[in-house]
Amino acid sequence: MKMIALAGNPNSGKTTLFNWLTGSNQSVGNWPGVTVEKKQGILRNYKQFVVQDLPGIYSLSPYTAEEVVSRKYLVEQAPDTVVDIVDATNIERNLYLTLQLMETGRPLIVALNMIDLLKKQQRKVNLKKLSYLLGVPVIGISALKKKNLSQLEETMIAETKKQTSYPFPKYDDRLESALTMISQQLIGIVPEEKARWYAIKLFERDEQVEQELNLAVERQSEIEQTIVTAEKLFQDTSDSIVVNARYDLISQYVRMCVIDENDFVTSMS
Ligand code: GDP
Ligand code: K
Ligand code: MG
Repeated sequence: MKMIALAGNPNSGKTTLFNWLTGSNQSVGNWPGVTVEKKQGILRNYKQFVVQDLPGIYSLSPYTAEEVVSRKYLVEQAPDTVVDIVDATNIERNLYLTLQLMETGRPLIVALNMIDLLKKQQRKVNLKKLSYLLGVPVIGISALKKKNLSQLEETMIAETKKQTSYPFPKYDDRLESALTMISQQLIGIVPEEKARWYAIKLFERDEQVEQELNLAVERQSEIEQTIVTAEKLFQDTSDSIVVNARYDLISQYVRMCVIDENDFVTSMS
């Protein structure tokens, strides 16, 4: 069996897509230890693929039960492919999760949903450019209007078979060098493809990951020194350095691939 996970912000259309993909082949329960709904199904058209509808989240930080469930699943169960349902009418906010999903190192597909609403917003998104910038496939869909869903499904199957690995989002050079130094401390401790995820989480001083890795004291203090040096350089706290780095990258991407026709009209007058 191959595992495909659907991730995205609340109300991005995950369940609507999940229902189309799985039809009545669904089972509903709870994630262990929490009252967060767990929905699994089998692809109607490809029975050897299991689809997991993850809880709606804005971030992979460890603050809500939904975030904890989702990140545990993504990192520990390592699904073959992650499909990120992005609400095209709220692209800036949604891409914040997209970058974090890429950081987990799992093969990702972006399903840009609600494209039926873009026209009303007088906005256009250049899907090819967005795909090029992110380095992952981007498929424009409308889960509600059932537009391009077969194309998305075919991409899901092809990508799951192919198991391509994609580049991680690349942030500010000074942040990158800190992350490289932390990754070097993790050689032999975490698998190579997860080093990026753990390096970022340690940089953010994520307590769950600190506990999970339980590193030797000397190693911890080497890492702490790297973090403190970066904080002095940026004059900011480490978690907010990462937040800002993600938003900087997103605003570059949005500038390059979203056209707001309202802006255009204004600038012509
Ligand atoms: P979830 O919270 O991510 O599971 O999102 P849902 O699937 O429950 O969808 C949230 C709302 O968005 C529902 O009212 C859906 O009918 C609506 N919706 C989902 N996909 C689309 C779409 O492509 N276009 C439009 N216009 N609405 C959509
Ligand atoms: K909902
Ligand atoms: Mg839902």
